[in-house]
Amino acid sequence: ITVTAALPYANGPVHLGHLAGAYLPADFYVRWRRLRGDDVIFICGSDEHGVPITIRARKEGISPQELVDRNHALIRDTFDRFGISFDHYGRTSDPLHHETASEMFSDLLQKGAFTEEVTEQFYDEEAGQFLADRYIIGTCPVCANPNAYGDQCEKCGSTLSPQELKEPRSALSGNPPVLRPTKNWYLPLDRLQNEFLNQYINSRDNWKTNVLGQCRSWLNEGLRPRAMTRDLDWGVKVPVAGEDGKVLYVWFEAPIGYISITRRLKPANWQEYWTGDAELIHFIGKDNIVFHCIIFPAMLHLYDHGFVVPKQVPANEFLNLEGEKISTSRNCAVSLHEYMDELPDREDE
Ligand code: B3M
Ligand code: ZN
Repeated sequence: ITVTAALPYANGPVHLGHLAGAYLPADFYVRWRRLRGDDVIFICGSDEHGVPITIRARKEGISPQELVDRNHALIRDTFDRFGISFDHYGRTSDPLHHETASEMFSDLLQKGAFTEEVTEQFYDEEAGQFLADRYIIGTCPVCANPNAYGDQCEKCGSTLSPQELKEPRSALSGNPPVLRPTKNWYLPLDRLQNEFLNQYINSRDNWKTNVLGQCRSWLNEGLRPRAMTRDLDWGVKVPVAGEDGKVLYVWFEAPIGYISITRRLKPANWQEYWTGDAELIHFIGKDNIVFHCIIFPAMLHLYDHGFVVPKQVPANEFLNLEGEKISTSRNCAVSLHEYMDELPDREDE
């Protein structure tokens, strides 16, 4: 039995909401299965790639690697102080993870599992790189906030696409970006919906209603192909010759972290925990449902190496603090290491 708890994103510390939503329930469950004598492994680790980490590192004037090294150590030690009983706490900057994720991507590519699409993306000519949505700043078409991001306006909350911004400029150089064509690989979720996902989700009759509700609403809207690669230089490199400056989409490779961390824990027989009659159980927060219930199962299905798909995905709603949504950026959160620091007597018991 493989039990996973969502890989914490290494751009900051973990807080009370994370603990209540994913880590404590998973820990209870694993301890119960151990007491029953089941052969269970409890897998977790830091999720260390993606655009927000590059943005945070830039702001602090350090490299992304320095940022994740610091946060990985902090998060790992915090879980340790709380007594969360992971069998292994790994990380996605581990070379073994890069190898595992590249292998899976290459295998899928070879099978023809992806479609290729050329799209126009904003490019910063001075910085010499494509710009993730978060790196494009401009005037919000809804509320006229001059500092809206290419994916969202934080003032009015509108979800945006970079092309909608008025007078867009690059967060790197401040110059107006130009559109340039770029090729990326897409997971054809539209096709997979008919081939596999409708049936997979509709047969999960013992999943929680909040989880099934979200899955059904995604399926009812109709899935669309989703890019599995990005023009970015921080992450797992796309394993295709001549495709420099592209990495695997963080939500493609992070769930593969569950596999690579199992390989670290059980180098000799890790496959036993992922194939045959293995049970795969993911504890997560509600914002991660689509990735664990739709995208990751679709990847495992296409991969077709006898891997099991998730059997149960207990996802929880968010914990509120004094009636408000917990938010690290708005400084409305209790981080776990600070909680522990202020209650030293609890730690000794
Ligand atoms: N890193 C959790 C989050 O920050 C995300 C989980 C990955 S699990 C493969 O939303
Ligand atoms: Zn706005």
